[in-house]
Amino acid sequence: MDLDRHTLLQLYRTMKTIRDFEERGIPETGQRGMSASVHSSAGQEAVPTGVCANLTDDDYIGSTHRGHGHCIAKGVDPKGMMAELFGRATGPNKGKGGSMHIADMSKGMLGTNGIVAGSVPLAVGAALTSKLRHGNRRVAVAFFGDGGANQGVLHECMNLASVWKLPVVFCCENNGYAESTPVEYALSTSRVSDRAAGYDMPGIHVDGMDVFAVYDAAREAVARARNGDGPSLLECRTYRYYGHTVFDNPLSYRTAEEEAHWRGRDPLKLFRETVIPQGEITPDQLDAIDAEVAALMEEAVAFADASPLPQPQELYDDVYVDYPVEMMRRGANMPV
Ligand SMILES: Cc1ncc(C[n+]2csc(CCOP(=O)(O)OP(=O)(O)O)c2C)c(N)n1
Ligand SMILES: [Mg+2]
Repeated sequence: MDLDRHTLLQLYRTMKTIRDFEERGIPETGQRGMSASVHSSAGQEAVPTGVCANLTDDDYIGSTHRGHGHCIAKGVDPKGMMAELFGRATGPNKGKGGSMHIADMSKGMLGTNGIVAGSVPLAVGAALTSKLRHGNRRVAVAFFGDGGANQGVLHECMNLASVWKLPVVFCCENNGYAESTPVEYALSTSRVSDRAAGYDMPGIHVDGMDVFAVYDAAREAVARARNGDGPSLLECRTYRYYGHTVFDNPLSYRTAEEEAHWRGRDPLKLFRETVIPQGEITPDQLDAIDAEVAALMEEAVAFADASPLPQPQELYDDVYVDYPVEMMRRGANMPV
């Protein structure tokens, strides 16, 4: 591992921010009478953290229904995200999007997404834009789950991205289940990454609880994309700690022993166990980050609570792009 101290601390801070956002923020939505289906990514922090540490604000990501971690890792402000969860006007989508529609174009975050594998065509479209307008300098990452791996649209997109050598990374977060359906039941191969061969692209399978394994594999895939060598498929084996949504009891389809096994491989714990013995980082430094992140979450909840609701007259704002009819007649490009 050849990462400098700043990068190491940043990786830990991002994972801890995701963990606390999920564990502190999600229960708050219930207490405020929000009845929306919210999906926690606690347990899966190493995947968005390791991947997005290789990206800049100019790069793009497409996300899933379980997308808070992707947003945080791509640099979206957690205070604004909390406001979005609470349906407040100060959220990045003015409180009208909620957990499954958080987008922030200033960070290249194309949106969390309620449609399984819906991230994939968006990211491939962004990668095509990058190839046509930016000489592949901007890379797009499509996050999707093991359930998403069986959607037809993914396979169409992998084919097209390979044929056109688009700068995209297909990143499968294989957490073992699609709702209550285990991968062993629904997946035709033992590894999603095996499917890359059918599209003539590299397929990499990594331990998705190990942020360094994810970081290294993503670094290679992102460099390949930026270099104009085309797409890769990266499968990260991970685990979600909580139910599919806040309404789900996971013990109705998985065992407490299995949960304990994966919690024993907790990404934050693994990080500490890897880094501290090397002497570069002290436990105190990591404890200080824990305290900072806990304070940030209190601030985020207070900010969201103090923020106004969107006004009823704004209901139809931001639904359609403002696209002058005259430009449409001329067939001009959309303003981007
Ligand atoms: C196209 C589509 N089909 C079905 C659903 C209902 N649905 C929501 S999440 C989900 C399971 C997704 O599993 P996976 O891709 O493994 O992601 P995970 O929830 O494990 O993160 C399903 C079937 C949906 N939202 N969209
Ligand atoms: Mg899954």
